[in-house]
Amino acid sequence: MDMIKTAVDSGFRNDVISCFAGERFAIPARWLYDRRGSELFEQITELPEYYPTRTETALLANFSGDVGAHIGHGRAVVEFGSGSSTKTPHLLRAVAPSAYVPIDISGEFLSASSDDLQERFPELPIHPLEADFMHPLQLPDDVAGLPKLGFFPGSTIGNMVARTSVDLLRSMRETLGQSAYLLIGFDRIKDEDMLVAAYDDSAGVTAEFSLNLLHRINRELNADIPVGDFAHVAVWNDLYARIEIFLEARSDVSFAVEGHDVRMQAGERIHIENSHKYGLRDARLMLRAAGWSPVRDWSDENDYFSLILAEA
Ligand code: AVI
Repeated sequence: MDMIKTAVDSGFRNDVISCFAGERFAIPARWLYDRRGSELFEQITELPEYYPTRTETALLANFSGDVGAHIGHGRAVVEFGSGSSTKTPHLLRAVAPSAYVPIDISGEFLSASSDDLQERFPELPIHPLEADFMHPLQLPDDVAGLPKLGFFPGSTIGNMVARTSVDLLRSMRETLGQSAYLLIGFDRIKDEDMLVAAYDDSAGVTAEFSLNLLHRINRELNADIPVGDFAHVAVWNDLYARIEIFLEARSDVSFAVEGHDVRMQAGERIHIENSHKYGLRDARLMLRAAGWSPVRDWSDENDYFSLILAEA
């Protein structure tokens, strides 16, 4: 199994410098996922308060057969942001793909999870692709002639603002080609307390995940941020239907990042993540805005989470 690597944008430094040089402190959420961040995110998915992963996995266990019945067998499954690919086996068993292309920005993680999956599906041709899937991609030649099923689980779409989501869905359509399908997970709007608890768990794992971003800046850039003076804060923004995550300075702090002096006052916040939640109709509308036609959807009995199948 050969991994194809494309040039991964190394804009971490630029994004961090512009965060501290600008008027608003904000860093794109994609930088949360270095090796440690990816490990911590895996731990988050197992927390009692973090319902999305287990709810979506149960949906896939229960309804992948319906997906297979609708789209038939033999497509190439292309998974966007495959991470550890824990939910994928249900789908692969049900749609009997002729190839599997997991795409992830973190090559290290991708190769470990591809090896794992290859052991479980020894006959399946796997073509891992290390790439940033935010732009249209050229898929490996081996899958060029095959009809595709795009798979975008985890409600990762929720981490983007609406305009970026539509752009991404449109570029996925371009990457996947004509007659493709897309199976995508959306986290639903629900009780605020439940949402906030999912992003501020009692064991403090999500806080550690957020604070790792500051450790990463200290590790990879020349910085001396006093991480212990920051706290993880998760709030529900009803107007935007999203959880917003911040790192808040608990006292006046000063530090340097790559020679730039930064001062933050107690209470000032760095905005590091959004996690949008959707009504089913909102989600369908967003898919249609990007040129996809929703054809089926499945939700759990509490309407915590939905999977939508859409056609190009
Ligand atoms: C990856 N993504 C869908 C997660 C979410 O639920 O928005 C990221 C996350 N951040 C904190 N907890 C989970």
